[in-house]
Amino acid sequence: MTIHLIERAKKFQERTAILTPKGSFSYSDLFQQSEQVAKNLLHSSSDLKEKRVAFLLPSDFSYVKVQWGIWRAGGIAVPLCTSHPAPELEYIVQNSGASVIVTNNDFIDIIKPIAKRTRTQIILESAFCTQIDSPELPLLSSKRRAMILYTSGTTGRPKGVISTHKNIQSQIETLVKAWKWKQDDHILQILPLHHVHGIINILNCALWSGATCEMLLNFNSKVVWQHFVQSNLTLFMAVPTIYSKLISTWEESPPEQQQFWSKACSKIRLMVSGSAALPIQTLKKWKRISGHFLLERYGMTEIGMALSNPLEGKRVPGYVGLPLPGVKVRLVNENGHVVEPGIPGEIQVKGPNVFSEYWQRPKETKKSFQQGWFKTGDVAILENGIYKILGRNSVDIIKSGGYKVSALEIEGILQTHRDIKECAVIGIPDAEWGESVAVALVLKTKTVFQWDTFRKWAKSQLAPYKVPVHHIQMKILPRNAMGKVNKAKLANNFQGAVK
Ligand code: MLC
Ligand code: AMP
Repeated sequence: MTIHLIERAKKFQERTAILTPKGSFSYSDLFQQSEQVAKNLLHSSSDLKEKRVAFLLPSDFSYVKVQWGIWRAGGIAVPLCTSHPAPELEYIVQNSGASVIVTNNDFIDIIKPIAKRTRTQIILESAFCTQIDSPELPLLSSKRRAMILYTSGTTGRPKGVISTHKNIQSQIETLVKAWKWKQDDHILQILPLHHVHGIINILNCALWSGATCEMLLNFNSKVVWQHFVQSNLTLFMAVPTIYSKLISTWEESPPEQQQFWSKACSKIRLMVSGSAALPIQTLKKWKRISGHFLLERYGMTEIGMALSNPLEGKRVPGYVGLPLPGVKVRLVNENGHVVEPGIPGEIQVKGPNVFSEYWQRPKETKKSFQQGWFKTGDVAILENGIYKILGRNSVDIIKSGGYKVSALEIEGILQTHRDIKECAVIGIPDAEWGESVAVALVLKTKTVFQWDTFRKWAKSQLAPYKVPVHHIQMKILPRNAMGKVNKAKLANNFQGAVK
């Protein structure tokens, strides 16, 4: 079998697939150049046979052609995040067992020592320009594992979520159908490309549809507003924090600018919010500014998207709608029984969209399923026939800016600092970020402690979005009778905390 997503590119030919500040690339360009990437990766073998290929590239055409090239060569794509410090990148390279890292000259200094320590080969993306005629590309089963995305969980370091080509295809197809993607669509991509929101919902849904994906290197509020004006966008998708930042920029601008920007939103047919709860205030403000009633949907790395408000029909603020086509959803209580409407329960999901396994973690994979249903850890309620997300069943998972972070992982790293005796990390509510990462620190005696210096050190170890922004110092951490930190109680100590 061939990869359906990629085969479809043949019919879109000279249509623009990728638009970047550096230039525009057609579907033919993407098809041919990803073939060259695949042939260079294969070298003299006939199939990468699920070899892991990590790649650290900017959000532009190079990223897309390498992702497709890895898939076409039969490899597993492991996207790395451009904002991660070396230890985070090294963990993923090591954990995935990648044999190759594809990168460019901008990232070579950070990658070189990692490649040396992990004995991984580096290939510069520019090397893929070499024209190679053979070998033939392998035929792949849809069950072939295609991608590993790293996600934080309730147990220490991030887990690799494996999706097969079939999973990816069904995650795409359900959204294309539900939101009526078509060739004439044009979307702006400003999200990080190591998570499903950017990779599936934006980039590959566009490519499946023959639409145009306009890629910017990162999010900048003013630049996005300018693109609403100057690009022919029909779709925009982002996390609530981005809408919140766009609102702030609009509010800080002079009235003529505001009018101009607001008017530009009218040509967009759909604006979507997801990856974290959309505050009703943000939804209302955005409606006033842009005229768009945001379509909120719910998803997760392991399942792609599961629930969505309708494209046409009533969208209810604070609710995430109904299961997407082909996705089964149920709510289950602590005893594992399906609950009646009106009773909260854990969201469980089944369908071809659901991932195949956590990379090399069979026990955790098994534990995360109940009779074939994936246990999301999110709690919801079915009210008036639609779903509402109520929260999560673990205090150790924090969502900040749409990024999922693990309190335990952060604690594990912070505790390695010489000044820290012990610490506890929690998420505290934040109007713009959803939640902010906060830490209670117990210092070793006689320590002269500087928060800024400590934060700088933390940034050298952890992704920027995992570094705590609030802190308090305590003599001891509040613990329960079992000796576990009482995080609910701890949250009270953060009222008026220092940023
Ligand atoms: C973080 N920061 C804060 C803060 N929280 N500052 C003040 N108050 C807070 N509460 C600061 C940090 O200190 C740090 O600053 C910086 O933000 C690091 O976070 P960042 O996220 O890298 O920030 P930024 O570059 O400003 O980008 C904001 C953003 C970004 C919203 C554009 O967070 C983003 O792209 N989020 C999307 C994530 C995403 O795609 N998730 C989808 C996952 S898939 P400094 O300057 O000190 O470094 C999924 C499934 C689904 O969830 O359903 O889609
Ligand atoms: P991730 O593991 O990074 O893919 O994040 C998935 C998590 O994001 C889910 O388990 C939810 O907790 C959260 N999430 C995604 N969409 C929504 C939404 N619309 N409302 C509330 N939480 C959401």
